[in-house]
Amino acid sequence: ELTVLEEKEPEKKDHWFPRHISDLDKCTHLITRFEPDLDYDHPGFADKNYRLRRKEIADIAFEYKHGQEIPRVEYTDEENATWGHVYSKLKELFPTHACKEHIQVFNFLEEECGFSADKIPQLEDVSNFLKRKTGFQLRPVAGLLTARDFLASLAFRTFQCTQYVRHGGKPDHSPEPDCIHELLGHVPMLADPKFAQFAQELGLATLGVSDEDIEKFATLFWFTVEFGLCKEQGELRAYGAGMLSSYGELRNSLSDEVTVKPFDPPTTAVQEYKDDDYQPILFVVESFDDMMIKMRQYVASIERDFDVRYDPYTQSIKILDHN
Ligand code: TIH
Ligand code: FE2
Repeated sequence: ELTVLEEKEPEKKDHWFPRHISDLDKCTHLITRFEPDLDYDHPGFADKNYRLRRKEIADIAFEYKHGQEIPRVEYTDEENATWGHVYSKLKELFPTHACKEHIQVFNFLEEECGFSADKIPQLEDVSNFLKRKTGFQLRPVAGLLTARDFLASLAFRTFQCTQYVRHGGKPDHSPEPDCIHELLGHVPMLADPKFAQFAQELGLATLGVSDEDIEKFATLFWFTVEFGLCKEQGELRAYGAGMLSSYGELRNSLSDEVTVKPFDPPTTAVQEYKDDDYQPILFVVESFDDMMIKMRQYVASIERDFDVRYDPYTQSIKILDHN
């Protein structure tokens, strides 16, 4: 089926959004939250060396431009040890706690991409792995981005990925993303075709929408990509990256500490959440197909006076008139 739709330009009142993958160089607005320099609760607050190291690694992201290779970081023994600790503990939980998609890709990552408890994988290598699996790629980011910038990058099958490591003093749960979270939580899921499609469609849905709608999409992202539960043969499993990268959170998420509600975008989108401790409320999807159907219905209900398509040949967004 071929529908010819007319291309149009977004109107002035619409929020700017990236039209070509290289425009992601402009989607780098950070928010200051959980920073070791500013937050006295942060495990790295009193550790000057840790803060210096964070700056060093952040500079890679500040200088990065689309199309470049992601510079390699020579991780210290201490950083590799933090990774190894988390890796080994989580690996014990995955068979009983992670969804089957995660378990399968995790095996590929060990076989094809050099994942092991010994050392932190390099983002450039992982990005190339992802490109082969689903066309997703990584680009380095210095810290937490605004929801608008972060979600927009997903429209281009690009994942903005931190490269620094959490403080070794508190390895089993980090209040902010770090490369352990990205590599053990997000990467395996983004290498699954259905999940990759879901993430990209969520990204596309956010382009140019109002601040209120961005907030809702960010919340939906939180309760799916970050903290989603799914069902497998009637049992709960974790597919959210926030669980899959945190030993404490993963155990907690399948315990009776949590209230589990059915995923329902209109209500999930306005559920309040906390981002500094274990999640007290989680949402469960019946399957990834079920999640996709419900999300598409929700997206169709959000007002936007144009439609978007991603053109993978030119890596750009086509704007289509609604009528
Ligand atoms: N809490 C997660 C971890 O310890 O790996 C990291 C984050 C997930 C979502 C926000 S921060
Ligand atoms: Fe995340």
